[in-house]
Amino acid sequence: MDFEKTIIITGGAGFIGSHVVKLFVKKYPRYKIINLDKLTYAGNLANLKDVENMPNYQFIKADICDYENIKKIISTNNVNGIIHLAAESHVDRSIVDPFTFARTNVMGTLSLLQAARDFWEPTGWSDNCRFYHISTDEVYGALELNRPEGDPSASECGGGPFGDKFFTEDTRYNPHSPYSAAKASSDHFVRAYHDTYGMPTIVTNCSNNYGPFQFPEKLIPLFINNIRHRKPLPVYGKGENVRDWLYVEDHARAIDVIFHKGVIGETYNIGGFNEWKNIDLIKVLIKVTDRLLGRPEGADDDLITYVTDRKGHDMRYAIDSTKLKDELGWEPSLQFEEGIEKTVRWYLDNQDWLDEVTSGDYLKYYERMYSK
Ligand code: NAD
Ligand code: TDX
Repeated sequence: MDFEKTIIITGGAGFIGSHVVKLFVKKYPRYKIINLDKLTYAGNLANLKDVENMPNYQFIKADICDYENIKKIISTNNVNGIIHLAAESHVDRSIVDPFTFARTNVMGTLSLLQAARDFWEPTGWSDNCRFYHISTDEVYGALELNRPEGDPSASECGGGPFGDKFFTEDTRYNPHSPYSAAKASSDHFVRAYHDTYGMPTIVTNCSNNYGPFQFPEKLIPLFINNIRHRKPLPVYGKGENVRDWLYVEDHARAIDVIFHKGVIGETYNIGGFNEWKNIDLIKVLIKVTDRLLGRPEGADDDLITYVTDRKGHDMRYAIDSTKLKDELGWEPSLQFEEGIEKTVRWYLDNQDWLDEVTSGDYLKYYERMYSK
């Protein structure tokens, strides 16, 4: 079959990547979608059961740091689009093992850029080719909590409910964790390939995602699983840090819009205008999970356990995604209450998925599927 485009999505077995792969495979039968993933602990092919037998989907197990192999994959498949999500993504792991983050997020991105350049540049960067790099709001550093909660004048003064500033596309980079420092470095390399060689690149910086298929080391799935098993909920510090939460399918939709309509060389911020103090979010999680499990309200409030704060814990992230709305017409589609209800319900309805991930059984999926 002749495909209109061949797109590599890196990190497609991870949380956000799997949603992006599923959206593209189903929505664009005329595109060939190659999910290129190393399958680290965070990659789970069970996330892709929906599409694994579709004719326009292919999985390739590969490491983005393996420049020679990536180069071969790009040229053999005549690839004209790359949507790059593969990364080490958990801040706590980056504090323990920064080298792995520099290797994957910095050197991996660089090797992917160079491999794409080797294939695309000699033909003069055809109109069709595009390198889209997915990044995070954490590269901008941390915002202050300088607004009394519930300040009625907040919306008229600009900023959000917890502070007078947002991250915009012009905010200076100021990463604090090894994770965000590595992501910031990769963003700079992508822009350097645009400015130096003329590569058609786009960068987006998104806020915290939540939803189905997230590895249960991140706050929301970890806590839902712990509530289910009545295990302690380790709240870092006083639980006062603020994050801006976006439902993962809304992020995937934004990636679709930006991949197709975004202006080359531009940066777009993606966010939900949905800030929550960790402790308030955790109370909502307990309430919804208990209700869906048929437990009395308040039954699990005592699981909240304040623990030593994360080193260098960023106080507040808040994204201003006005540019994306004004220029490309994207907006989040889901209200947080609805998104959280859907998410908790999904984890409770998919306990096999959670159990496979927490037991390590999911690591055998590749052998079962691909090594027959
Ligand atoms: P994830 O950890 O769930 O998935 C990462 C995927 O990348 C996994 O499938 C893993 O196997 C793969 N991978 C890791 N190293 C690789 C390598 N060397 N070669 C090939 N594949 C490799 O991550 P996620 O939460 O889905 O995040 C995806 C991207 O989005 C990351 O770039 C992250 O920085 C960015 N991001 C995440 C969030 C969030 O809230 N999760 C928010 C904004 C941006
Ligand atoms: O056990 C916990 N207790 C706790 O209080 C965990 C895992 C987290 N937290 C806090 C730390 C953060 O303030 O909850 C907040 C959210 O933590 P994470 O889920 O680890 O996300 P965060 O550190 O905010 O980073 C996330 O958003 C941006 C993603 O992991 C990144 O990949 C993304 O780039």
